[in-house]
Amino acid sequence: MQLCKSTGFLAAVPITILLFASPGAQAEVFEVTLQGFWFSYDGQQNMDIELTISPGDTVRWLWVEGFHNVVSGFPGDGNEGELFLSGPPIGEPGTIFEFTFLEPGVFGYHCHPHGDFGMISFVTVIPAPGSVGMLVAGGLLCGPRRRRRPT
Ligand SMILES: [Cu+2]
Repeated sequence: MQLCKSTGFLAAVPITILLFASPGAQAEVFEVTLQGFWFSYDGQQNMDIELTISPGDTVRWLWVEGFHNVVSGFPGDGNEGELFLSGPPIGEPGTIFEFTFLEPGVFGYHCHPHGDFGMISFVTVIPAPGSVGMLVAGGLLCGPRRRRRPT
């Protein structure tokens, strides 16, 4: 709605709400396992993992074996653990840590004890189709009002 704020074009409001509530934005859970020096997902490991999700989806980290934790950020970024942190490293198989990603972006994470051994990965969050539709609809609705008319 920020796009339309200056125009006062109220018709955009119900359309935005409608598209936010559109189907297809069903949240999913993606499970990444922790074992050895590896995050694993779908047969891929660490930085080779291609995990692309939508805002609202959840990543679940499952401890299979070893002494690990899950820390947001790439090692040395200076923002480690700011977005999420599973806590101190633990070695209990079956432990689960979950985080729901709400914003688009590329989010690195690592295991503190094993980051130096390459136990580093990332999640890519791209806007759901409904969100894109909202932006397009908002642009179409707001566009004519923003254009400068010849005098
Ligand atoms: Cu680890």
